[in-house]
Amino acid sequence: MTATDPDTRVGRELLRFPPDFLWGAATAAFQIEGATAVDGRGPSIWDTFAATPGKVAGGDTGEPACDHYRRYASDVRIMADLGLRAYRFSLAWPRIQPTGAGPVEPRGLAFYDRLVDELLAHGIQPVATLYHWDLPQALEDRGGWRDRDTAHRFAEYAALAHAHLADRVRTWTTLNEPWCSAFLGYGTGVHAPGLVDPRGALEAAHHLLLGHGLAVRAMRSAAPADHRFSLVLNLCSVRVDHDDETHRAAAHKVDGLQNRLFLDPLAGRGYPEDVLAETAWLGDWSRVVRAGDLEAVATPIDWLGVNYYSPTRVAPAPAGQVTDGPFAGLRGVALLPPRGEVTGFGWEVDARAFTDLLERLGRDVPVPLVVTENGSAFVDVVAGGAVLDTGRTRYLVDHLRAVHAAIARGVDVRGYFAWSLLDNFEWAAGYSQRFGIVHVDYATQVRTVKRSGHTLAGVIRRNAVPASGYDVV
Ligand code: IFM
Repeated sequence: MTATDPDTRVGRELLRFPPDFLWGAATAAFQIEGATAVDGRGPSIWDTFAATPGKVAGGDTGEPACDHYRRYASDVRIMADLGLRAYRFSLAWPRIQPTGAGPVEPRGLAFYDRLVDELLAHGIQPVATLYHWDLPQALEDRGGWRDRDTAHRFAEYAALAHAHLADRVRTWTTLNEPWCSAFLGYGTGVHAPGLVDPRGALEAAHHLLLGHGLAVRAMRSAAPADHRFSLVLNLCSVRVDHDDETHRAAAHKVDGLQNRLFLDPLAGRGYPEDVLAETAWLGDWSRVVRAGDLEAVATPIDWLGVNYYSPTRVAPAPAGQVTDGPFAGLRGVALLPPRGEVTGFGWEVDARAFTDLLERLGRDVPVPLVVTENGSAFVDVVAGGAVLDTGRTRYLVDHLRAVHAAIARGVDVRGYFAWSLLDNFEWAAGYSQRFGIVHVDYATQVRTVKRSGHTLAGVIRRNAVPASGYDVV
């Protein structure tokens, strides 16, 4: 599928990607749009959370973000200049259904009409995510993802958003990283809605998966045959220092709670027995699973989106430690701090762990994979109209080589989306962390393509990454 050959221009080896490999960049509505109170948009859980003192660094909110709601056309021109073939963005549910149910807000849908039309006019394929964490607050007030009804409301919203854009958007993702929505939103409370309810987190995980399955069913039943449906997971690549029984057991627990809790029911295997046993002390949370739910969750998808940033280091907890750590189900497991090279955000850099994860998924997941997010946050300096983001550029190139290595070993990876197109609102870290391949000056809204952005453009032009070195531009 892939080949290496010399780059005649600079006389070095190139690692070529498959001919129709899909190159893009990703964003999410709440992180870039701003305009949180215009055109009938309702409040989301992230508006509420960010307005709560102490929840988001610097007291940052979704305003102004990148003001993308108004600047989408010039942002699409930047994408076209970079040569992106696809753009992964999310639709804001509270723009389309301000209270999460009932009538559509036409002005909200009209924004996505404008965005999609602009993308298509520039030859960029739209890849729409229906839910990237901005639950309408009105639904949270009724229990949010801990309430089964939210799954049904989500499927209804998905069907109407799909119906509206189906003539132009063929590639759809239901949820982005349901693990985060469940475990950070309802487990540790570091994300909206900020609740600490370990059992509720597991119930939310089921309702998210149910919502996903019901949404795929609803969309597919009305979709032309060439429409593609998917789910995006943040799966972890677990690292241990020793290959012995206790370390393997610790790794297995983490794999259970973050990976198999999602992959198994998607594959029709139901929830993993070991995860059910580990979380049994919370009471039988799986009582929320009703007849027919698991069939709905296992509704076939066309590809799986994989978001990868950093490995997860674990070890057996010191003798006597009996807590579950931050997440229910991890009793006896110590989550270790990053080590070695880290990004500006302090996240460990390990491209090899990315290849390992893709290879494992290639074995376990029966559908093609798409890397729907991968990237790094570093402190950037704009000097002379340029951003020489060496750290991010190295991370990008190394991780592209990691994807290439997985493909070369036979894993069916169909595309790569850099996170993120633009610097943006990084959730609880506010605007303090920059993941963009394009710099955003939040005061002036001036955009500057970083070296990493030019590098991605070079990779896309050649459909290849150099086997060594970082000079792709
Ligand atoms: O910014 C987030 C994104 O919204 C979801 N995946 C991880 C990114 C970096 O934290």
